[in-house]
Amino acid sequence: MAARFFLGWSFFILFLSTVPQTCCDEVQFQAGHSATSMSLGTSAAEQRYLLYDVNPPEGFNLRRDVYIRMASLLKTLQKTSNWVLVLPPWGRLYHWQSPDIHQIRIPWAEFFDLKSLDQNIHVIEYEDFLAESGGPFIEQVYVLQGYAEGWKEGTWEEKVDQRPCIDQLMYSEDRNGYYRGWFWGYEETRGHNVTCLSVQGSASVIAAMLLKNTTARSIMLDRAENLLHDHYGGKDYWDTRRSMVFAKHLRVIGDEFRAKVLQSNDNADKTIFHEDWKKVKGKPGPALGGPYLAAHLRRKDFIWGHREDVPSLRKAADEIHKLLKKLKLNKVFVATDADQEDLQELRKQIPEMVRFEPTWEELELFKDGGVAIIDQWICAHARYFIGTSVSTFSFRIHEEREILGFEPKTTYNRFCGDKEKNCEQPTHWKIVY
Ligand SMILES: Nc1nc2c(ncn2[C@@H]2O[C@H](COP(=O)(O)OP(=O)(O)O)[C@@H](O)[C@H]2O)c(=O)[nH]1
Ligand SMILES: [Mg+2]
Repeated sequence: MAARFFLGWSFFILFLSTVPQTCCDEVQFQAGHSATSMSLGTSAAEQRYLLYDVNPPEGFNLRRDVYIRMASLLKTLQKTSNWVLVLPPWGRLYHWQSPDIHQIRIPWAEFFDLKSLDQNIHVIEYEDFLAESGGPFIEQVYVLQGYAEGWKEGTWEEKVDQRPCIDQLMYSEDRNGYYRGWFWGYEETRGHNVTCLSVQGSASVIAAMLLKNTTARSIMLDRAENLLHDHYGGKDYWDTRRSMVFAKHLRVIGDEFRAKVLQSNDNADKTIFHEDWKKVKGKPGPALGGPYLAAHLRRKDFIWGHREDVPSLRKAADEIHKLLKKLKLNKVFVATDADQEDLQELRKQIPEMVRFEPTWEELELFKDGGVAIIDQWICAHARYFIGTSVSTFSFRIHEEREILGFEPKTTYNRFCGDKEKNCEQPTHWKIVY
């Protein structure tokens, strides 16, 4: 369960090099915004932009979790003034390795339904921010980090302080005094100020700072995963999670596959879906799911470290066969990031295995992120699901099934490692409406 509060790689990778603090809070020049609007300071009605990014090695599904934290922060800010969350373009993700496909500067609309997101908090794509705010300038970049001294046991408190940067700063000053950095692959984007903030606490802990200590209209929180959830599993968490409806074109492909290959459709499966997520208030239980077992077998970096909670292919195949027999099913849909060699082995061990295998054209169209979503969508509609220990990819499937109204025992299951003694099963998180 502790893994659900996993802070990400940053937690483990500690750079000790200290870089002098780079900038100042003072706003010298309001790039991209008219002088008149700024000289008057920011009024309550004036639009302010919250941008963010996450530690580069983090994958798609932890990033989805960070979005939920940012949405809570936005709701807090919104109580005082007019804010919009600028959706960080997708790209350069470690796991998106399909060759010859352009996978940066991907707008959120390729993966999620923007209208649904916008029904929860006000969001815009980065391209809209560029058009609306007057150019590729972000007035204030805050790089979030922990406290160099860590925290003493028993003295946990929520706090935020301007501190010298602990890690090597991923921004450098150009000859005009602007800060250049990754900025989601938008080379022309520049930051005006870059400051490091040590944070300890939930997302909204930083709200007062953004409201009182700066008049910048566009503020980016880099390494936003350093902020925790305001209330994991609470109403606000679930509102945001429910609003993260997958883009329709991906759902359609997933549904076609369900119908053609797995004889699965919403009517027969008793899975409810409504384009307006606010109208869905499922209780656990009524959903039956399609006549297939679904398994998420996370490999790659999960097996490189020889983790004892991740099974060998043989053990996974045995478990799948046991489940098929027990559930009286004869089809198993497998979602996996296994390499070709492992896939071959899997096909040998599980001849009845069904997979979603995109054509090259489909892959180019949906990209690795879209294909992963289609896999998740199909897993979410199965009669029974079994996933991989502490994989956020599996966790997001749990949530999707919870929204669809499945009985918890058909969802919160995971494979056990070959020699794992205490194979604790995933925690059930109930939706709060
Ligand atoms: N298509 C597909 N991709 C997967 C699957 N499992 C893992 N991946 C890819 O590997 C990434 C795993 O990283 P992440 O989303 O952080 O999940 P986690 O590392 O399992 O917690 C996903 O985002 C996908 O790009 C799978 O079953 N199907
Ligand atoms: Mg990951």
